[in-house]
Amino acid sequence: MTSQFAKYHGLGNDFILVDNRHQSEPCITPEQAVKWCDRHFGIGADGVIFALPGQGDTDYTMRIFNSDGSEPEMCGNGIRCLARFIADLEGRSATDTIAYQIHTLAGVIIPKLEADGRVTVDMGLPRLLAKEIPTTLAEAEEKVISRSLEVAGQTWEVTCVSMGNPHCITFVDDVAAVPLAVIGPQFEHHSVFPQRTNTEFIEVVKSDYLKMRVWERGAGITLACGTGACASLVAGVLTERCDRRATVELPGGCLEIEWSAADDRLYMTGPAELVFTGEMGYPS
Ligand code: ZDP
Repeated sequence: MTSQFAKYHGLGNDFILVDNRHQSEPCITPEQAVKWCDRHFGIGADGVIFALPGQGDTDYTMRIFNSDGSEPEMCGNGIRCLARFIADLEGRSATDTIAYQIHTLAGVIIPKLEADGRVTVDMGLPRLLAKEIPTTLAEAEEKVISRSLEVAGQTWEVTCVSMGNPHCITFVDDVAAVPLAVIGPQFEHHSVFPQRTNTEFIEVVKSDYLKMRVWERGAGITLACGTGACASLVAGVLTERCDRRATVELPGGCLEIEWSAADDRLYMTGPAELVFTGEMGYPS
């Protein structure tokens, strides 16, 4: 048995997209996804994303498996790739400007294809209470802004934001100097984060320009993270470090992020590109 797939990336955050419109459960298991994501023994990707039938009023459902087989609630770069993948499956032209209502474990998310090929996503509302992250760093009903966290023998000042999935943000003077591969896993698995966490380090270059590096829950160091860029802008506004609209520079390129004062929602604009299509056997 083989399955058709397509590889897409958003700023080098790369995903295997699967046309799963015929059934409501993913057609491969998390264990098989781990094998597909392996960069030496498989196709190679940061995650596998399934385009499933919509639920309620939505057009489609998105589900994701991280490269370690865990299932996150949402994926910002991934949903831009999903929108482009669906438009390609539907045979739409590259300049078609269509918006899709996508059901996710983080609620309804709305990506819109732009005429220039980029995708703008209504990422919904940020969630700020400790119980929503979730984290035990503060009381359940409190926000987690500039709290102390001990990691690797050092005290870090962290702010936590959920975009459906958990993020722990630390502002630093020099993002290039952060030993990400060493401390990233220690943040991810810290006992104050019962669902583990994505971890972002941010250097504020100007109030409307941030540099970010990310350690992703279930995927490690990646070249970009859309939910992380949104969460980091929110953290920057909450700690009065940045404007509500900023460019976020990631190792893979730039995202434009806005936390709208009008409706409190996050809007993210960035690219989503097809890399190749292929056919893959189902590994046992
Ligand atoms: O929350 C998690 O477990 C993440 N690894 C999900 C993926 C997030 C992502 N990088 C994004 O762009 O939001 C895909």
